[in-house]
Amino acid sequence: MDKKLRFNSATIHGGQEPDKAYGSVMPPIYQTSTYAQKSPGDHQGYEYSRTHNPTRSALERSIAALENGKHGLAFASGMAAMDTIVKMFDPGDEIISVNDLYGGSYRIFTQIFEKYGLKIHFVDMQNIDAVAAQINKKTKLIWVETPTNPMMNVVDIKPIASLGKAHDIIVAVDNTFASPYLQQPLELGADIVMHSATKYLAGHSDTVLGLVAVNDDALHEKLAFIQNSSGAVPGPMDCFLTLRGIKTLHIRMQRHSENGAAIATFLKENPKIEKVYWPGFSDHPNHKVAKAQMKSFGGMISFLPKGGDNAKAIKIVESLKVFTLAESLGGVESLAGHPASMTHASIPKEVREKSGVVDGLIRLSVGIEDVQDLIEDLDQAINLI
Ligand code: P1T
Repeated sequence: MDKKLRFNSATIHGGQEPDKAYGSVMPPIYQTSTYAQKSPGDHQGYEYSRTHNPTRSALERSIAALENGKHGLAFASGMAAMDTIVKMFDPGDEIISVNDLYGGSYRIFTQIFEKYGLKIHFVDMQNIDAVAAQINKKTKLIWVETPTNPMMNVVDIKPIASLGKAHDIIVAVDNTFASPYLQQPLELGADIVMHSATKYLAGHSDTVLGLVAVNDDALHEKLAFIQNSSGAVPGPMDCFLTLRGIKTLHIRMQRHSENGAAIATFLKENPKIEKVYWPGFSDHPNHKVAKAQMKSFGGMISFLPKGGDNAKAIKIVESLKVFTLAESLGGVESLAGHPASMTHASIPKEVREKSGVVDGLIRLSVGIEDVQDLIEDLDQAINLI
C-alpha cells in the first residue's frame, strides 16, 4: 500500500498486500526451507529461508511501518535481535548501556560479549551528563532500554540520540516495554529500535520472537548480513502469529494502559504497599519525559510491599489467582513476577540492588481483563500480608 497510514491502520495494513499467488488476504505461512529456481540464480527473490522467507518479509515490513523505519528484520527471539546488533562491533569497541535493564540483556553483555573483547559501561541514563562522561573514541554503541525493566525508569531518547550523532555512535533503543504504539524511538533520533516481540507485539504469550527496525540502508545491510550469517531467524509460523498479534496492538495497548493506570493508583493508595514504580504518576522522577515521549504509560508496574519485605512479596505472588506467577510480559493475560529470583536472577545481587531491584520487588504485567477482577485479586493477596 503506497498511502502512509495512521498508526491504528498501519497495525493492520502496514507493509501488507494480498498475497500475489492466490490473493490470500492473510499472509500465507510459507513453511518451506527452499525455493525452486528455473536456472541457477533465476528465482523469484527467494532462495533459502535462513536468508529470506515471504512470511518473515511480511512481518519485517510490518515492524518497519509501525516504527516509521525503512527496513525491518525479524529474529528467533529478542535476545537473538540484540545479539545481532552487538555483533556489528569489534574487540576493543566500547558500549554504554543503561544500568537498569532486562537480566538477559545484562547477561549477554557481561557473560558473552565481554569475553569477545567488548567493554560495556553501565550508566544511569536518567542523567544525560553521566552518559556523556563515558564517551570516548572507542565508544560505538549506546544501548537504551526505556521504560526500564523492571524499575520503570524512563530515559530521554532525544538528547541521547543527539549525543550519538555528535560523536558518530550508534544509538539503539530496546522498545519492548513501550511497543511502537506508545513510543517510536526512530522518530526521536535513534538509529536502531529493537523489540522482544514475544511481549506486546505478538501479545498473546504464544511466541518467542525479536524484531528490529532501522532507516539507514548501510546499517540494514550490516544487520541483514549477520542475520543471515548467524542464522537466528524465526520460523514462518511464529512470524504469522506475530503478524496476527500486531493487528490488535493499538486496542490492546489502550486497554493495557487504562488497566495499568487503575492498578497503579490502587496500589499507591494501599497502606500495605511501600512504593509503586509507574511513570504515569506525576511524582515519578521521569514523569515529564515519559509524558513527552510516550503516548500513554502502558501496563508495566513494579511495587514493594511495606518495608520491602521479601517474605511478604512471595506471599503476595503465591496468593494471586487471576494474575499468573510467570516470567515474561505483554500478553493479554495478567502476569506477576519476582525479578530477583526470576527475570533478573542473572544479575549479581549487589549490582541489581544498586538500581533498586531488591528481593522484595514484585513486577506486574497488567493484562486486558476486566480491571475490577484484577484489583480484587491483588486486594485479596495483599490482605494476606
Ligand atoms: O525473551 P526474548 O524474546 O529473547 O527477549 C529478551 C528481552 C529483551 N528486552 C527486554 C526489555 C525484555 O524484557 C526481554 C525479555 N524479558 C522477559 C522475559 C521478562 O520477563 O522480563
